[in-house]
Amino acid sequence: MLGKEVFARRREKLKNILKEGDAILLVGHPAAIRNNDNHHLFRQESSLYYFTGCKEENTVMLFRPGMTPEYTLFLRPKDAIAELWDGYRHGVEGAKRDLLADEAYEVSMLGKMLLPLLKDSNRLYYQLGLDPKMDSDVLAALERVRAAKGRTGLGILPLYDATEITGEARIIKDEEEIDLMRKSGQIAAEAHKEAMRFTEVGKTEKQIQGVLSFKFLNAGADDYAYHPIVGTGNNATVLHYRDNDKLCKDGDLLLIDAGCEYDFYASDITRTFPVNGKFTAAQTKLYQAVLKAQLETIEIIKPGTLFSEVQEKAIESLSASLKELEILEESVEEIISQKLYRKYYPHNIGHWIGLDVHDRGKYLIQQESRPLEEGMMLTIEPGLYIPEGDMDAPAEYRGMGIRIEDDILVTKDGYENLTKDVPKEIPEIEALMAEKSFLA
Ligand SMILES: [Mn+2]
Repeated sequence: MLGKEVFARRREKLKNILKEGDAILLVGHPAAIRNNDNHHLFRQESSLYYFTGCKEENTVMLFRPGMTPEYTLFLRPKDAIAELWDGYRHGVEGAKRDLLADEAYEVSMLGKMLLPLLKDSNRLYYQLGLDPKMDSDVLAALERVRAAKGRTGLGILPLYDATEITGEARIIKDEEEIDLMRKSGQIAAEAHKEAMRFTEVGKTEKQIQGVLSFKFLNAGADDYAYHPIVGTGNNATVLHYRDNDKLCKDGDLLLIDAGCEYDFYASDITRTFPVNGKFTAAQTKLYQAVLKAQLETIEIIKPGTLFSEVQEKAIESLSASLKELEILEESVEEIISQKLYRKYYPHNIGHWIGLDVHDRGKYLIQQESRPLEEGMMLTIEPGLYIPEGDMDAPAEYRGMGIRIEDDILVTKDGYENLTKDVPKEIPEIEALMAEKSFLA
């Protein structure tokens, strides 16, 4: 768990990003309710957590750089009965003491307090759509701010999308985040290794998912970072396959895309390996093509490399392999220029990762691809997917979906692979699969 000084340092970042007269208002998701009154695990919205450290639902943060108060929190009041049912609340006093708020109010005061707190601001950053109830409260407050200006002819406070600000603050990871991301990556890596040991003909995808769950929670993770994909055979060619309810059959490949959330930080790993522990000749050829693309792409990661160059590297490598394996017959130049590779490689090379598995942050700056910087984190996940019904592809590859994914930190002069502990070279995978799982 991070100390309150870490969150204070992150709020300092806002002062560099925001201009004088700006205000940023951050709200969370409403608590999840299903089956009428059955609360699901509440997980704070990532940006609100990033700047406050507050894990409670119904929290709102207002930050006005240079103003007094600069940092205001709105949150639930202390309530002995409610706390008996649902647990501790910071309350107004706790917000100042534990979360270092300059000022705090009960969240029911939000509508009333936004008027005095926003009337001298020039513009407001806010993310619409997270919580419709909050949206209407905020918009009503803005209308009152406009009305309070009387016959000045001034309009409603201009509203800007807060995600641009929060994304830019979050895209360069601080030391504490890098440590948590390493830990998240290690836990997920150990889980993938156990899944490899455990997998054999006759196991179900769901049983393998169970191994991942056990390894995540047993190692101290809080949850999945996203619903895991455990897909055998043709299921692996469905990019967002989520049923995980089929039997693992002899001769099939298994694709696992799974990561955990450790103290709010996500990992995201994909590995593909044969159910029976031995790659066939055809599986080897397709697998090596994806592995080659992944290794070549990771190799160019360093400060200054453009995100688009990372993307192009993967496209070049996979396109050359599609030609070489005679999956596509056009020239490599045509495969690239006509985007023919998209039939078998339909997604992008990766995404930012951090508090969210698909983390905030721009990929383009003024329409230009952005250079990587020290402290950024991204996934590298090339793949090739040949559906069983694709009669254009050579028969030996049909029904195979292969993706290999690692989480990469951009360092001062290169990169660090946070999830390298899971093997991806064929001999290492086969050796690990020959070991027996303690869960088998
Ligand atoms: Mn991913």
